Amino acid sequence: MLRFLTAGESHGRALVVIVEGLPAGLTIDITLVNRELRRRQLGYGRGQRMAIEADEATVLSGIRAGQTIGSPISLLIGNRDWKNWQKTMHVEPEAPGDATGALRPPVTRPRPGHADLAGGLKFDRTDLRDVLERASARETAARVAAGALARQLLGAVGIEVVSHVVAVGEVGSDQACTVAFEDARRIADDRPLRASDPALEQRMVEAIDRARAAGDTLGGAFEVIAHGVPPGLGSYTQWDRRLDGLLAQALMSIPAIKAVAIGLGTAVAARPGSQVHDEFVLRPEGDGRPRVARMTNRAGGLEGGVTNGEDVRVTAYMKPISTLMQPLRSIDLATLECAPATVERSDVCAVPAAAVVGEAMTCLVLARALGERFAGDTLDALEASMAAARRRVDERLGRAPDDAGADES
Ligand code: EPS
Repeated sequence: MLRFLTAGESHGRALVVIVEGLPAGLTIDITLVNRELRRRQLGYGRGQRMAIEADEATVLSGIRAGQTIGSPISLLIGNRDWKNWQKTMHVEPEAPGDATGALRPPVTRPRPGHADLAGGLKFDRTDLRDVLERASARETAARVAAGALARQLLGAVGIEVVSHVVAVGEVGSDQACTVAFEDARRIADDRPLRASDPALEQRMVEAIDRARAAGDTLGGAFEVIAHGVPPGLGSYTQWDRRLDGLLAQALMSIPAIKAVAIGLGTAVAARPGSQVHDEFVLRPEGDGRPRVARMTNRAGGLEGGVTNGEDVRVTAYMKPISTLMQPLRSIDLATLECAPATVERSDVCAVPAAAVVGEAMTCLVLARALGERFAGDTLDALEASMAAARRRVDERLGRAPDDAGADES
């Protein structure tokens, strides 16, 4: 079973992640991990931290001669900014050259919307830095590194995961499932916001400029699309096996994500059934044989919590970042006096970065589900099991068995 754990504070020495359960014999290209880390740092509206960091993963274990060997993989991503924070983030009881701790003033004014207050009460920390350092979205760099490993497993079996920004603040499309996988796939990583429509993107950029000028922040929405997903991942047989629920949990766990939708999402509530469900048709294949197919994919590739062979489409909705340069009202917990919330360096908008994290989480959930359905300790075993399942699906949905075999070369 694929699983992973991350550790690390935002301004500590490094982030680390341990990934367990990838099959042995998978070729890993570490430059692809670093490419994903780079993608997470992009996007119009990021703050100065991204100019300081150039995130790169160092492999500590689990990969040998370019391949997984079945052992846990551990990766380390250093924080370049750590050198500027050693007086605050030292591990030893005393900071070097600051025995009294005068250079380490506590954070006592919680930011509305951040984990500051809730986390400070939970762990009974009076210096809220103990909370915000780990609650920071910096942690998502470790998830992206883990997701980049899962992505390489998916890639080896023909599954591709992409994303695009659907909305920033009030600017954007309110129609889910309108951007084709191929169109989302073509959006270049260096676009300012990775929206599918450049005119819309320009309006998003202007909205971010307005928010920045006002000392405010903006949220938005992004959609993740997974293509080439075989039918049968997840299960309707128990609540905790439904893949829609697992994807929702994974996406919702990204900092600042407040809602997750599958396929048409909330729009299904207002439409009649005839405008929601995806009818079956018989569509001729290249060889002229009819095959069971769908005209639409409003369900986002999931029915009964099980993948149905269509693209998996998940949209996540992000609240505005909770550090405002024009701070909201707060209370200083040290004095119980009214005071503006703490102002930490932060981003104005991080929706494109969150979309990259959303891709990573989707890759991890799909890779885990793949391992459950097509269990195998090695990539060869996984591929053989997937090929057998694909032949059976092809038989069931109308292609002649001998034609189906041609697919595998
Ligand atoms: C982030 C690193 C953080 C923030 C941001 C995301 O770095 P710093 O706090 O040093 O500026 O830029 O974190 C948040 C928005 C947040 O709410 O914590 C990153 O690596 O993505």
